[in-house]
Amino acid sequence: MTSKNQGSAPIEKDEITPKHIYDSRRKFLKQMGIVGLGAALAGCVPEAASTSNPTQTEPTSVATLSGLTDELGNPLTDYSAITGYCNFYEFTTNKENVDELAEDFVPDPWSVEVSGLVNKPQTFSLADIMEKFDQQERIYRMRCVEGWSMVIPWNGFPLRQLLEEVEPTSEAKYVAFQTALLPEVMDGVNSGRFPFPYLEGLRLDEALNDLTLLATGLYNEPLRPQNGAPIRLVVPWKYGFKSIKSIVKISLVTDQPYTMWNTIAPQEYGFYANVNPDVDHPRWSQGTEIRIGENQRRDTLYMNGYADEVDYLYSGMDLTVYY
Ligand SMILES: Nc1nc2c(c(=O)[nH]1)N[C@H]1C(S)=C(S)[C@@H](COP(=O)(O)O)O[C@H]1N2
Ligand SMILES: [Mo]
Repeated sequence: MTSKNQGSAPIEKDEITPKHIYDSRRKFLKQMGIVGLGAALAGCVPEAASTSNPTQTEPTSVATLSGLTDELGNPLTDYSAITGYCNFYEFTTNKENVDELAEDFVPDPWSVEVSGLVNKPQTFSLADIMEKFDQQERIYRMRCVEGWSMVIPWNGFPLRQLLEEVEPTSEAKYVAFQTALLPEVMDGVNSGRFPFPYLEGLRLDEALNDLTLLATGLYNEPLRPQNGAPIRLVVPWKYGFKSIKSIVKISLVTDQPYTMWNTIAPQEYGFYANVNPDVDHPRWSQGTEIRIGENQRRDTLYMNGYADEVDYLYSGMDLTVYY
């Protein structure tokens, strides 16, 4: 099924017309119910609204969110940092130029195959997804295993809603996810350093938790390539690597799925990967973190501050064993 995405030739830069960008942005804003607002604001910020280079621009809808905080009072991380400091190893291991290297990745058309132990396997186009699932706004703290963190206003919908559409059978115990593998545009996959495609997984009950999102945007803008366009997972109580980008396949399975990081370095990256200041990475402490935009370390919160919502998932488990 990945043939649809894998088979599409990389689109040359000059084929990416401003119209293409404009249409997808407009469709997204319409779905978010803020077309009118975007249009009104565009009048106030003509420079930002009219440029055709999306990666260099702060979109107008970003300004409307500045000043918001998460439920603990933490301010949002700047849009420029969220889109300019990224981990997406299929492009590069350098966080600071993923945005440039991912520019030619145009995730359109796109579809996500949902299959395995389900009564109603389905392949959803991105248009199906945008039409079927109401996009919500969720402000989440995100914590990378490397020790930095951000506060991100995501747009998306609970993964649970998509899983309900396909009806997992009683044998389904885990959910496996796969990222697109597009060597023509993803330079990093040709290095042979990592066994792509990037794979991730969740236990089914984790996948059904209301916090677990499929995100299609952030700051009321469609996801940029570097953030995992057009659709990615967001699991805010787990280290960032669980939040797999640019998903093409979701599969319901019986056994704990292989994940890329757990396969490469199982001592360092467990399957669970819950944010836990009491369980150190073998090479560094996980007790503190740097919030991007701040200049002082802060304490890392157990379950990234979401314990009330997720603790029931791990009752009776020794989290030093299931790290
Ligand atoms: N396919 C894929 N997904 C991925 C990664 C990756 O390299 N490839 N990096 C992960 C890591 S380590 C982190 S911290 C987050 C970063 O997401 P962001 O760049 O949007 O902040 O994406 C995760 N998802
Ligand atoms: Mo990460």
